[in-house]
Amino acid sequence: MKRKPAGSNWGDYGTEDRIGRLNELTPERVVRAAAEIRTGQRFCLSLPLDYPGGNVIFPFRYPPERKPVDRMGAPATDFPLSRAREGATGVVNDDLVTLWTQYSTQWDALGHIGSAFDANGDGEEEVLYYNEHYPGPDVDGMATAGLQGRGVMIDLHRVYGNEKIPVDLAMLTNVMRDQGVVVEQGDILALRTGWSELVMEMKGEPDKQVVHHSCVGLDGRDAQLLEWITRSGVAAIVADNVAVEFYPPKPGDAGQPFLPLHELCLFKLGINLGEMWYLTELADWLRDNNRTRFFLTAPPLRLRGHVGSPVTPIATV
Ligand code: UVW
Repeated sequence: MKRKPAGSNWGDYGTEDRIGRLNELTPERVVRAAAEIRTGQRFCLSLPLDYPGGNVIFPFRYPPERKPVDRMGAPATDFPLSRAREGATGVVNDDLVTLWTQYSTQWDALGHIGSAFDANGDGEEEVLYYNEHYPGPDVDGMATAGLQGRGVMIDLHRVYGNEKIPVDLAMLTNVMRDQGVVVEQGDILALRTGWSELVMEMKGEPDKQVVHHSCVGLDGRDAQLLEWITRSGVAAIVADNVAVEFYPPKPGDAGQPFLPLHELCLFKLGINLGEMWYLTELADWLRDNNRTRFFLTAPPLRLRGHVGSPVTPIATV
């Protein structure tokens, strides 16, 4: 690569690297993360994957569609195994699913967002993804990396309730100071905004007004916040809102990215984003126990070629 985007870390983990900041989840840091396991209690950090429900969040994403597979010309629902061997007992169910990979609790792979950039210096911009890849890195690298590490919770909901406002660096660092949160290199940042909690309460029938007009997101137009993300060394960022960053994003000037925090994280720095996670009970438990850190296990599905994946993360405390 002759040129790299301003503010990017392309090449820092090697010219072929496809996992970006997940390289920071070193064995030593996983051991450090395991020190957060003190009671053995676990929290499921996923919504049911058919939530939010309907398609009022993004009109191009739908809940999973399930149906039974066809077995010997019949749907495999209570399918009698006597049809496989005469006289045999028992029945079997077997199903298939059409998944919109980013409909519910999910990881964004690095290949989710790219941009046009002239990396080879020939005077022409080409569409590229993290570390000059084309197509962009899929979730396979995340899956094989063994995604475990130390999560650090920042409870923005506790401060801002369900108000929909962009959170800039000053607001974020104030909350961190007040909640005693310290973020170190290789940590996985978890942001509770309260949005998924609203989704859970709506039980699969989301109110369009509420889901589009509630809860905070990071202000991707705050240059200082973006610099802090770069400096912090975080391995990944997850949130219980739609896009981690404030969405729809505040308008930018022509020539600026539509989703500035996505561009910084996915395209420039190789930081995966987790969206629509469910953090409520974990955040409450951490608050009640005067803690901010936890052990996190969150591999995506090993769906080769896919730029997003559902995930059922587990926090252990
Ligand atoms: C948005 O589209 C806002 O987010 P994502 O595609 O990462 O879900």
